[in-house]
Amino acid sequence: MQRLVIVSNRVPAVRDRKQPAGGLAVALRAAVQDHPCLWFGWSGQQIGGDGADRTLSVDTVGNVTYATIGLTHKEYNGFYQGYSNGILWPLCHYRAGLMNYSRHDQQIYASVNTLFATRLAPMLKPDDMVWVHDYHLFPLGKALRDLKVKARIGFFLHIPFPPWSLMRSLPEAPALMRDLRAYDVIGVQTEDDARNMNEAFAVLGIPAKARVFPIGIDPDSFAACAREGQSLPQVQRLRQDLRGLPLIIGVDRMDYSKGLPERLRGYDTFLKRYPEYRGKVTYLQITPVSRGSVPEYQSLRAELDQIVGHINGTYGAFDWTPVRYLTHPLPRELLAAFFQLSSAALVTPLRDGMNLVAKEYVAAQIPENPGTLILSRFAGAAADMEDALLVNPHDSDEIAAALHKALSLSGSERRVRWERLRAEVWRVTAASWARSFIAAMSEVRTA
Ligand code: ADQ
Repeated sequence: MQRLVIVSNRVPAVRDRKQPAGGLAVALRAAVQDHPCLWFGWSGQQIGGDGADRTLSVDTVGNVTYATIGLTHKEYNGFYQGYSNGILWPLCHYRAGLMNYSRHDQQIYASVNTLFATRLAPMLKPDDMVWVHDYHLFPLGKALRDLKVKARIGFFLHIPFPPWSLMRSLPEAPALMRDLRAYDVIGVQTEDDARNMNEAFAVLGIPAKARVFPIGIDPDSFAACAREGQSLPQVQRLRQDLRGLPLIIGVDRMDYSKGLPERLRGYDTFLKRYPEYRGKVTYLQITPVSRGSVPEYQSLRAELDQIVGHINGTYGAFDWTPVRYLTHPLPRELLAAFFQLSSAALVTPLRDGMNLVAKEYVAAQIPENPGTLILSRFAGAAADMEDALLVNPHDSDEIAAALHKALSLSGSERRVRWERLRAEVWRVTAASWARSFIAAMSEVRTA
């Protein structure tokens, strides 16, 4: 059987290798199980010096060999924090104004991609299928081809791809698009992303290559988490604490793409416009800090602290806190169980490649009493989740109205909506996503 080679910036940490913990690892579990597999990427460690003597760390668990290298402080700052998170991330989320463009960071980004290629190429065999993930590694395929790698190479972009009129504000956008020619298969999350990327190819006279492979979750395992989580003491405490009042929940990494200040303003408007809910509803927002050393993320945190303080100070009572706000991650079982306990979820990113939280929320519900999903029209997930209450995340009045509607829907309407969403979440899963991408790579003829 052909070997699958996964390349991603982050590789599951050693402690998670027996039981993948989340994100990409969970999504790729099915693919990894079906093939002998090599998984290559950054170890997550920063190393001293100039990296000349960096070693490759290799660890095999079952049928997967993990091969990782460390990054120097300079590489971490320029490649990861600078170009990937400070330039490509905002740009791909349609926020060119938040880009901190630096040619220096671009050079380090290119050199780390070359480094990855140089360390990976000697491990590759001609009949491998190499699957490269995400915006950190746009030029990796080209760097591998420059080293005469003949294997099939595919690329999947987990985040949105903006229209060319926006993308071209990146000085090296044309070069980046030309580098993408090295890939045999290019996958994106939605039709919009494929259209945008293919338009960029067309402008540059490159044949259209982007295809849609929407990502999903492992709904059976998430539903099982939600079921089993009900017996956790924290869940019982929260249930008692709610005294039968409805719970609204939000779960997001702390990122400006997730629309958190706008969402909180929507909740503020909701309490203003529908005073009958004051003291009668609780909103729990769980938002672990991410990329905390990037200035835009620090100012986001300060803004959230301010808005939460404002809402609690304006509407709170000695025995009622309108917003409960946590900035640390929670275990999966607890999140899943809280999802099941809640009456509505607010998943309102300003822009999101897919958004797995929306799918997890649906998977966690039970038919007797499903909660209602309020979902941004600008999440990739919205393309196939029309039975959610879709909102424009910038419009606090629309969020307020959706909250009112979610809390007033009849049981039968909630069930009808949920049944349809459920069918979709079980139709497009992590496993089906991985299978269809790998099938597309298998169809490519090698030289
Ligand atoms: P992310 O931007 O990280 O992913 P998302 O798809 O929502 O966003 O996935 C986040 C994951 O982290 C979910 O599994 C969620 O349960 C978990 N998580 C979030 N908050 C948590 C908390 N407080 N505690 C514990 N776990 C938490 C990127 C793209 C997305 C795309 C995915 C997959 O930005 O658009 O859907 O990749 O392709």
